[in-house]
Formats: sequence, C-alpha cells, structure tokens
Amino acid sequence: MKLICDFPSPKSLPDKYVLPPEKRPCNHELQGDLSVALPVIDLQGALGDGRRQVIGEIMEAGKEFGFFQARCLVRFIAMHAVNHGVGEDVIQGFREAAAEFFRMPAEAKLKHYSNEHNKHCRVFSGSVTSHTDTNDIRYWRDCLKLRCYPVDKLMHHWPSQPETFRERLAKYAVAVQELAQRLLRLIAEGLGLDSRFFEGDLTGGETMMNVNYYPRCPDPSLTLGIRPHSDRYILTVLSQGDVSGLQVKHKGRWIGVQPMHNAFVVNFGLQLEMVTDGVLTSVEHRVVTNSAKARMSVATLIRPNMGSRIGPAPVMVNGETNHRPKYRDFTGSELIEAYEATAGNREALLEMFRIHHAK
Ligand SMILES: O=C(O)CCC(=O)C(=O)O
Repeated sequence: MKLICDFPSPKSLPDKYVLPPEKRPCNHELQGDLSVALPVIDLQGALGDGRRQVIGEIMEAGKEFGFFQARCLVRFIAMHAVNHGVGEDVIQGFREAAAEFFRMPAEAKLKHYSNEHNKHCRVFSGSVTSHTDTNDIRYWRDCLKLRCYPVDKLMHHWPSQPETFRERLAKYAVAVQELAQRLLRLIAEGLGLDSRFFEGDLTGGETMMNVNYYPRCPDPSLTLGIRPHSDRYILTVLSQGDVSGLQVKHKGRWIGVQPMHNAFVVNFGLQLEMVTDGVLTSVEHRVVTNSAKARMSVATLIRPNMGSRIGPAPVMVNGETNHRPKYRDFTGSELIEAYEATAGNREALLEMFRIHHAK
C-alpha cells in the first residue's frame, strides 16, 4: 500500500493507472476549452445595495453552469463572522498545513490509510470514488477525506501532524461553513424561498472534506485525477489553489476552470437539483492531471441530516406554474446509496428519484 505522492518519480505512467481508451481525456481536451469561462461573482455586492444583482448572477450561473467562482470572500465572510477574523491567512494557512501533510514521510500518512468509507478521517489513494467502481480502474489522486464540521465534535479524529493541522483546519472549516450558509441564504432568496430555508435538516449533517492531492503525472493523456461525476449533496465549496486541472461539462464540452487567487469554486449538488425540482443544475466535472506541477484542492461538501426527508420544496412545485414534482422524497441515506449504486452518474441517479407521472 503506497500513496502516489510517495512513488519515486516514475518516468512513465504505471500500468494500473492507464485508463481504457474511452475513459481517457482526449489530447486536445487537456487544457480544457478556455473559450467559455465560469461566471465570476463578486460577493461584496451582496452586503449592500447590490444584493439583488448578486442573487441574480448566482441564479443565472446555477441554471446554466451549476458552477461559479466566488470572489471577495474575505470581506464577505469577515464582515459577518462571529468571534473570529477570517481572511486570506485562513485559506492559505490551511492549504499550507494540508500540503505539509502530504509532504510528511509515508509512514506518518499511512497511519490514516483506510478503504472503509464510513471512517471519520482516512487517507486513500488512486482510488475508486465509489463502492461499485471496479477496482482495476485507478485515478491519479491521493486523498485525505474527513468530516470537518462541527469542529468541536470532530477535530479529535483529524491528523495531529503536522502540528498546525488541527488548529488551521478548524478555522478554515468554520469559515467555509459560514460562507456556505450565506450563499445558501442568497440562493434561497433567489428561488423565492424563505432565506433560512436551507438551514436545519437540509444542511445539518456533518460536513465532509476532500483534500485532494494530484502529484505530477508522467502522462496526463492516459489518466484522470478524478473521473466525471456530479456532487451528491447541496453545495460544494472548493479551493483549487493556483494550478489548473478542474474541468466542467458545458454544452457537451469540457471547459477548464481557470484558477483565481483566493477565489472559491462553488458548485451545486444533486440534492440541490432535486430540492429545486430541477431549477438549479448539478453539473458533471472531472480533474485532469499535470506533468509540470502537483495540484492540491480542498473540497468542502455541505450535507443533509442522513435520516431527514428531502424532496422538492413546496414553493418550487406549487408555485405559479403549478406543475407536478419531478422528484420524489428521499432520505440522506437513500441519496448516498443511490450515489454509490450509480457511481456519481447524474442522469442515472436522478432517474432513481424521478416520478413518472401518468399523462
Ligand atoms: O480537485 C478538484 O478540483 C475537484 C475535486 C472534486 O471534484 C471532488 O473532490 O469531488
């Protein structure tokens, strides 16, 4: 058992990471199509007179891309944060601690190695993102996956090395949780719902975090860092750092998400798509690797209470259009099972919850 980051620099891609031809990125796609860019939304406007405009931009981005890049987070969060200052130092501070984690000797990281999906904190590699993926398909990624919020309850599960890790993660997790809740209030308002609609069960589960590490790859045309998937929950807030690699499916093409310093990439998950009865979309994305530089991303996934019932918001289905709901109710646990069964495939998962109304 080894993490990819501990391989002695290989000259060629080891066979088990070579994807079958139909799963490889085409050579011309490695850059990602840069002629279309994800909307960049400056959140500062949401603090004052520009609130309606920011909400409008989020709704547009959600309908067309399922993704946007959010800027001006520092002020956006800091002006509202209670009991702590939040700034670039929080984002960079945690990114540095996480990068240091992957630089530690192999044994220190492997203490956390596990393939058990329900562990609160684990390291795994190369791997399958779902139980149903076949084990002979491997992706070029190491991952530290942990539950990060509420911090007081969960921090004793986190790595205690490097020394700064827990303290910096705690600050980062609180800040991102706050940001996500504020974004969800804007989204709720944009949907014509009560601004606190997403609080409580819909977002009350333990927040997950993937710290993804993609070492330099000997041949990016033969593999992927993460295969195409849609995220399963409400909202994902991603810090992708300064190295590109994330690609989003847009009108049948893979568009590259250009890194922006201290911006977060925000994307909508399948749960949000079904709660909004299809008004907002969850969109497929993947990660290509890079032969020149390693890349690290931190994805924070806001989750529902697993036992609670989730379904299209009544306003979405009984509003002016008075249409019948497209999706049935489900629990958070059912959502997880369906996600595993469909290996993150958006269409297949939505089909499992779709109501086929008699004409
Ligand atoms: O590394 C990235 O940019 C995306 C990560 C991702 O999609 C995930 O963790 O599920």
